[in-house]
Amino acid sequence: MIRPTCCLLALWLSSCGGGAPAPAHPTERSAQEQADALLSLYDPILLALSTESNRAAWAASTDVSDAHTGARTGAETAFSAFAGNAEIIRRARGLLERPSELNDLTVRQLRQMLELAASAPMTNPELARARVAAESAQSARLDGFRFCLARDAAAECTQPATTNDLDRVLVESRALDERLNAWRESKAVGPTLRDGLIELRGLRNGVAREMGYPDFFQFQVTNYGMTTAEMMALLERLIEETRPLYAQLHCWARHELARRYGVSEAPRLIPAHWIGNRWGQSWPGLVEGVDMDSMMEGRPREWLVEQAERFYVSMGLEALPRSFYERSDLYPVPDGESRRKNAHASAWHVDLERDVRSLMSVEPTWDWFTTTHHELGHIYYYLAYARPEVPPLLREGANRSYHEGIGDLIGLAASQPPYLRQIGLLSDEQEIDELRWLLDSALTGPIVFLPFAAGTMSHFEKELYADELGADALDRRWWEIVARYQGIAPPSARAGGCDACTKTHINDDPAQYYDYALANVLVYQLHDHICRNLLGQDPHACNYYERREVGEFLTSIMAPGASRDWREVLREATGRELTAEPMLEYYAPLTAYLEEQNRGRDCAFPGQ
Ligand code: X8Z
Ligand code: ZN
Repeated sequence: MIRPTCCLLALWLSSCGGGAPAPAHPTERSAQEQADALLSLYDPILLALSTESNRAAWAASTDVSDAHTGARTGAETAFSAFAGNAEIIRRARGLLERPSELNDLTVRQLRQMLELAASAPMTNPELARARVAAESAQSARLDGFRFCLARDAAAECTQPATTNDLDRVLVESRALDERLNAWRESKAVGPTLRDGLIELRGLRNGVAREMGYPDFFQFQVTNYGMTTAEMMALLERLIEETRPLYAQLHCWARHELARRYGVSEAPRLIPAHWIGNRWGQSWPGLVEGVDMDSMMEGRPREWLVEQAERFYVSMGLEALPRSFYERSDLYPVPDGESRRKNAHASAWHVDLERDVRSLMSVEPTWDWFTTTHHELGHIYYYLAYARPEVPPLLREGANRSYHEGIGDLIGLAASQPPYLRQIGLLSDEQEIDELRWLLDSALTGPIVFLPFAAGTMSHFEKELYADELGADALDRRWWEIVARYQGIAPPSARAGGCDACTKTHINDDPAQYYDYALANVLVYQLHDHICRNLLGQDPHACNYYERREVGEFLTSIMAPGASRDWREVLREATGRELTAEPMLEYYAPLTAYLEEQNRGRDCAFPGQ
């Protein structure tokens, strides 16, 4: 698989302009001309090989088998042999030493070329190939794992389970023993991933160092044009800004849950299996009288995806290409099929043009309703920048958090009461207690999510990569960090496994979970601007449905892809720098309410 690519490369590299990029002679082509020549040869090969590798990865993720894993490793190795080619790295680096002779778009493309090369730099082929193979193997272990909710005396599984099944128990069950069983089972995949993660940590750090970064975490943070220290400081600020409200929510929740489970004294750290999410990143089902899932009852699962599409279309965005529905894998594996697939939602830009797909396991729950909006946000972003004006290398978000933010923004808009009434999910007779809705939204939204995303995940991964956390320390450190940022404890002592490994992103989307934290901030900043300035509505009851000006606004952000600086895009769109103010303002009405609810309780945050 590798050889033809290398031959092709050798041929065209020899034809696309001298060896050293610095013009040694006045007649030699300028840096811009050399870069143009390099790009015009690079782009078609990028498109062809990345499409092949995405197709192979799609097959491996939707039907886990040794053959598909092997094909994926082969296709990704071929892609790496091209993208990580040592001559490409040398040329891109050489040209980037003369930025003043290049236009901005070219500089961005060359930087992106180096970012792609860093996934498997062929300046160290053994390392690069080992990484590609280890990534495929870890994904296969994760995607192929079979969970189980009950076993017989011989430890044979009598009740196989999907992650949807585990989540259902954690959201719905009031029986602590049943919850504990589901929570423990959800961690059973951890030990199977531990050695693979440690191996990958070494290989990921290795490729990052090969490209001149101190470690893999710093390499990933470079997408924002920031250092690790700057990113961690930004995340710390977010955590501090939201901490007072989180402390009140945490205090309220642990008392509420203790009452629910008949525990006389509320523990200071919330036991992990009391919460309706495997990692405590969202706390659904806590607010009496707010039952978002009930709105989905009886809906065909197809309706959830189609309604999400209708939202985008109502704002003037195009209908999804027919191939989206033909090629996507949107629902759980049907009963009776033994195929195993990745259980976590994702969106794919297979050919960097219009072959867009999503991998989900949609069921009629509120969580899947918002997740479909999230995934279609990625899909509409892909379609918005898949146009000739945006070079293939820049068909990305302005930064990664923009990509995560668009669908979350529409998910937020889709949970606002005026829209729910308009589409009949809420009837006119159903009155809403606004404060309790806001409370539920804080518990299932950014105020509970940020300590996980900006705190737990980002700190754990920073330590994993930058500080080379020892294999024996994985569980201990994970739970120390969880206690510190989220105020959550395991049901009993954990050792020898890898609870962090159970989070899909730790394995297959590494060192970038802060994307979601920053996306949250961005979402409320954009929402505030859309509601107040474009629509003249209250951000708590704001309806974008059928508002084409919102579609145009979103398109203006998405269509440039990564061809513009993310800070500039934000300033132009909202008139402000990135700020958490709109998010804090949105949830501010909860402070007085929670202080009242928590009166007489010791609400000092246990993790401080
Ligand atoms: O992974 C996702 C998306 C796919 S990019 C479903 N999310 C994070 C998670 O599930 O942990 C969305 C919010 C956080
Ligand atoms: Zn996403």
